[in-house]
Amino acid sequence: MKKRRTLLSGIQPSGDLLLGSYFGAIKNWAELAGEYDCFFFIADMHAITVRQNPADLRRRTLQQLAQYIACGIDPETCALFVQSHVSEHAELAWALGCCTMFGELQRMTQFKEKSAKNSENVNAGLFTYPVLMAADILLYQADLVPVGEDQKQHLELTRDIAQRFNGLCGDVFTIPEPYIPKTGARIMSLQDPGNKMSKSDSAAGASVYLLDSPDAVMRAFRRAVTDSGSDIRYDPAGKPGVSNLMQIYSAATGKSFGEIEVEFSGKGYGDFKTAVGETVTELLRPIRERTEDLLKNKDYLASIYKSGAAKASERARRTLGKVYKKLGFAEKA
Ligand code: ATP
Ligand code: LTN
Repeated sequence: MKKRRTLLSGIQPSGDLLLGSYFGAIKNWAELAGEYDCFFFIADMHAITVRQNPADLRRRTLQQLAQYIACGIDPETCALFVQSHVSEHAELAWALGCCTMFGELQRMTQFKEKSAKNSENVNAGLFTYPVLMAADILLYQADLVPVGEDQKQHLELTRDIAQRFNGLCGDVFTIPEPYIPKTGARIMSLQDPGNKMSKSDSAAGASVYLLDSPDAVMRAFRRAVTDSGSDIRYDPAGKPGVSNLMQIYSAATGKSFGEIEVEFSGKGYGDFKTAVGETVTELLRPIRERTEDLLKNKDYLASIYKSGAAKASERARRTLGKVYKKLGFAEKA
């Protein structure tokens, strides 16, 4: 029998989950999951590269786990776990850090952006973050990693590190491929369509959160910034606001940009914004309700992340053992 391929991804619990993370990542995890051995985790170790309030981090970790399940990830067939519960992530990150170049990390766009935004806390973890991400992926011998567009550069670095290690020490790692969706890979802020919708954007109405109330969702879409002119046409350079709304509508309904243009020909921005708002509201309603339900049963959620970590540890331990052997570390008694 052919071995099943491995799918892996994670999201930092650094803020409440956004519509961007749903379309860019989780929706695709759920759609691809059936064909793969799946590992999905909550990247709490990544989250502390930016200062976190401990109580909020703990609450969001559990909430994010509930949201993964509410978005359609099956905890019976997929390993769902918390990154810090599997200590091999940190251990492999150290080994991989020793075959990652300073210059490679210096070129990472996310590091440049985040260090500019947090100039008072440019810590070493923020700099070596992509090495930990490479460890997350390579520990599980992942074949495919579904992420949004902004993570593509980190995936390329992961491939370079894996190839370098395999070349220097002998084949250990599977070389992973990114999976970046055709629509929804880069949802922009509803208030500033020149910038990515982001957890760290505090502008009112810029972001839509998966747990937002129907009122909040409708308000955000009605107030979304659009462009000059009045026709609904896909033109990211000339009409970034409308094009972003079309991306969202397309990702939510599966309709092509051409179909959307026909559906709204002769209608104005107001009608279109209301239609997108209503579609997103209906998309999020069952996710919000299921999340709220799951959060009532904390013991169930704890049992999921415990068995997820056990499954993950088994695979992680095997890979780390091979790495240590190749590096020449003495065998443990
Ligand atoms: P921040 O936006 O604060 O920098 P982040 O980029 O770390 O947070 P995450 O929620 O950790 O955002 O990202 C989780 C996943 O969602 C990643 O795969 C990322 O590529 C994807 N993603 C994040 N923002 C968007 C977006 N605006 N559009 C599409 N995908 C996104
Ligand atoms: N850096 C990612 C989160 C992340 C991740 C991973 C994604 C951490 N480790 C491994 C895929 C695979 C982000 O979204 N900011």
